[in-house]
Amino acid sequence: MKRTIVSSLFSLAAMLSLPTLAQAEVTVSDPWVRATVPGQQATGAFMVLQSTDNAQLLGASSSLSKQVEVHEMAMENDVMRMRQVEKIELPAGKAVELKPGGYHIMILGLDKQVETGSSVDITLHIQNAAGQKEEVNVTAPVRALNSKPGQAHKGGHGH
Ligand SMILES: [Cu+2]
Repeated sequence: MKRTIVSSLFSLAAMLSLPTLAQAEVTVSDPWVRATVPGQQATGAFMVLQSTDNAQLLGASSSLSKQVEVHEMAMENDVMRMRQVEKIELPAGKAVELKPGGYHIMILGLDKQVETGSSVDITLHIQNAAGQKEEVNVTAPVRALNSKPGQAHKGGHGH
């Protein structure tokens, strides 16, 4: 019994001293959200993520909707499809781009139009290599549908 208490005190001490060392610092650049047309219920958020240490993006949340998922777009039997992924790896020092046609954050269940000129708050849920969770807050400006070339994020999401 005594040993258990001592060892948990030790691990508590270790936990308290670790965060400054193990904290992965995640930098977010060029975040944006694709504007929607009236009635459209889903849109994508895009950005470039770079972490100082190995980390993972586990998910995201937004005040815009309770349904926010991490998606990947990839060719499957010659058809471009998107699917939900559990996480996106953020290798130390490597820029990971969330972009149309690739990884993106999907905001579903929209009940109002997301208009150009507004902005969307997004909280990224990050886990570092030590298993610690961190939140990174992002304010993403809304850009027009056709502001970026490439794969359009058209409806037909199947939800
Ligand atoms: Cu998607």
